[in-house]
Amino acid sequence: MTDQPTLRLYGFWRSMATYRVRVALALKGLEAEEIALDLLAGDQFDPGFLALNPEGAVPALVVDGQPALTQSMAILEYLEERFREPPLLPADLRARARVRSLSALVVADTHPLIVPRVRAYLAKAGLDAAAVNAWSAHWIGRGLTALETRLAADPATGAFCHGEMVTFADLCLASLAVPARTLGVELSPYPTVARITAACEDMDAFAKAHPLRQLGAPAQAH
Ligand SMILES: N[C@@H](CCC(=O)N[C@@H](CS)C(=O)NCC(=O)O)C(=O)O
Repeated sequence: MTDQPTLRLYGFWRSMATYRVRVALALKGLEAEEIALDLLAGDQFDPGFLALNPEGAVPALVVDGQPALTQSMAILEYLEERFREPPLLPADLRARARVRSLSALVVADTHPLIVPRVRAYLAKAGLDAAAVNAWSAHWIGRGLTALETRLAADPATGAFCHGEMVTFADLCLASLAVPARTLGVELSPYPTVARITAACEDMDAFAKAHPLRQLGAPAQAH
């Protein structure tokens, strides 16, 4: 039986980091109340939210009224250790390192380059909207290329990033497909990434957690 704590998730409909956490909560059968911030309107700089997360970024997860947990990967690790079923990390030590490495490729090396604060800084430095989008598309393309090369070449890849189980790496990979689509970066040149993204999006937990299904998302899928 799941010991369901009181969970409040501060997020933004389009946020890829919030999407990762929403999927993990859904897979583990946990209900969370989501508090929607509008990052484009600057809600992350509201003093009330900064008191919760001085970094001014979502997601932030408040568990049973305790100080907020922040950083999507730290939140995933917390959920994984507290709620073991279903596991989102493989049992084997090397396999866990592989899954965490694939995850970091997205979360640590790609995502930070395309967040609103970086895009806003580039705009302030004089880049027009097209140049800012080209910047984001470039880094997304680099991330997708590295993921594709690694996944396609490795026999450990299966229906999902690691064999037949959904792991942190799939949550991260699927989250990268969101800005890729928004910016018109095709997934077809990355067939393994496209195949795994489709397998994830076929699952209820991903479908319900998807940015385009959240409050504030545009009515038309894009
Ligand atoms: N590494 C962090 C990234 C957090 C982050 O930057 N989130 C974005 C939304 S996906 C955000 O809140 N950005 C606010 C901003 O850039 O001003 C994580 O994985 O949680």
